[in-house]
Amino acid sequence: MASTDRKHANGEDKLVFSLRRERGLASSYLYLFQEFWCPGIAIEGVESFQKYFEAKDSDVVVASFPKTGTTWLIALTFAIVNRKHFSAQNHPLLTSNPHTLVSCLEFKIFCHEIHDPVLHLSTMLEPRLFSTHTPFTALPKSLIQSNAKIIYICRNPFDTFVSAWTYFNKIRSMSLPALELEEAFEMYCDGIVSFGPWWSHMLGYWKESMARPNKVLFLKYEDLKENVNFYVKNIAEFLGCPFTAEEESDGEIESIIELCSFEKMKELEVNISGKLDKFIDNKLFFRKGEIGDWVNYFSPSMINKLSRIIEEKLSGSGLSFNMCS
Ligand code: PAP
Repeated sequence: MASTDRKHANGEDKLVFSLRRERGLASSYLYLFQEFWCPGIAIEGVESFQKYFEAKDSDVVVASFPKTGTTWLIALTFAIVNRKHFSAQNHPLLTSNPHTLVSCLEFKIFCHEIHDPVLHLSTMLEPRLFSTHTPFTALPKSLIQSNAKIIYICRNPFDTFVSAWTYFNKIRSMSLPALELEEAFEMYCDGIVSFGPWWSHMLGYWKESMARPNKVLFLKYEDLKENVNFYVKNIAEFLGCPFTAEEESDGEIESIIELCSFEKMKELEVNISGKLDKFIDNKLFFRKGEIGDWVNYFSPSMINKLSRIIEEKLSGSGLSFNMCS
């Protein structure tokens, strides 16, 4: 607690005196914390995650920049890992939002306002599944040094921006005025968005996936959309639980894909009327689920500006995106 010299107030109003702050997309302010823009409400959670998380070699962490396909990937990973325990007819994903089944490390497990992380972690069945938006460079050493697996998903920055702007304006409507598209776009282009800059976030995991392909599996939303069957097998192999020939011929892969599909999940009662932690409407996690919706929002000058930033930030990395379906 002492490390950031902060005063603890409530949630979004938490003051972090020693850190530079800027207006946020989702919250009043974002704080420049350990070289990334962190929502005030998550700072304590990130610090506790770094300090207290003891990774097990069997752990699986789904990492992502916000609004890049987290919900889909945690649903798929949960269904793949637990496929021996549940049938398609009686599956927890039919009655629970994926974020309830796979908790976020900094926002939930290590958020002391919600519950006691130590108690929660000690009662979890293995393999333990978690999600995180924390940048790779800020992950706890225990996670980096263990044999725990990390699956990262990213998405083309055009669609990520539109998804974030629409989502965060819904969250803001509970307590803050909406942000105009142009204003939000400037913040996004400056990298001042939760857990941003987005280019550093994706490059951190990208580089680690190159250096340690058995540790970090790097996925793209667009690739999953194009060939989810291939990536469901890919994830299972990466996690050391490949599908058997019998499972394949029984249609196990297709049934997981169907269970986790946007169309199926969006229509579930829990995702129509349920809330995450009594706070966020589950339906906000399911908007359009498409590649290329950005064309309905971007002006020519926005296209030019974001294209230039992508070119400048990602050039030489080997990372590129499919922007349209
Ligand atoms: P989070 O960071 O708040 O968890 P995240 O799940 O990463 O959000 O991103 C939400 C996006 O994934 C939404 O995209 P959109 O705004 O462009 O529509 C959401 O619709 C999409 N999404 C959610 N579930 C699925 C799914 N099962 N298949 C495909 N896309 C999905």
